[in-house]
Amino acid sequence: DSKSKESRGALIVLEGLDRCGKTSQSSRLFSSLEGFGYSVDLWRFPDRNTGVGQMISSYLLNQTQLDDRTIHLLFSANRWEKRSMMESKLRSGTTLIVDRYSYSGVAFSAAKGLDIEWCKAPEKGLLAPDLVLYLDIQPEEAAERGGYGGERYEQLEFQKKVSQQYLMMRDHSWKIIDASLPMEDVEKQLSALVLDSVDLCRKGKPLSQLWP
Ligand code: NYM
Repeated sequence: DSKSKESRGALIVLEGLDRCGKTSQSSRLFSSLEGFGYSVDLWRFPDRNTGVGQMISSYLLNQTQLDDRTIHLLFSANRWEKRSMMESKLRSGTTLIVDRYSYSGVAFSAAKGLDIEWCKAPEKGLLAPDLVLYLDIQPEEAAERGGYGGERYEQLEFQKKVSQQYLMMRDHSWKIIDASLPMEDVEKQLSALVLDSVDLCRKGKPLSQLWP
């Protein structure tokens, strides 16, 4: 009917420090929504498959050096190059589970000492998430989890700064989940929150833009 044609998907973002469990939880959410019969896609930023994404990837692997502001703008450009696809997916009724988004962009760059307002500026006009799931973990605990992969930023002292920056960006769309709990408990909490959000979007909650 006409109502279901108009209903849109939800933009769900998972955020948190490296090794907080975001990636595992994103794929669990994706599978469970798919199992319930929802139209859903799993995305992640950076999207390393685009031209910009390849520059980001080689920077993260320490294969290239870039000025802090330059890499910041590349991360942002990597979201902008996906924006129209994102909007058309959402409007066609597909829910997107997105592993990292603008909050990572701001938190990691601000942790280097860049001005937070400067960091937020290029994100302005991207789609605002309907729900941000922040997987909260102590940096020390994250560091103990099977070790970091050796990419840039994966160091305890830096992650502590990132976590402070993240928590300054909390707003009404955020839910903070204790990511030190067993994986199944985290998953249950996330699922319930996501289903609520998907429902609200189906019922006509409008899409909005960053930053609210
Ligand atoms: N990262 C990620 C940023 O610094 N800015 C961004 O905008 C995004 C999306 O890239 N340490 C950082 C956070 C991670 C790293 O992410 C790569 P992943 O999820 O490990 O691929």
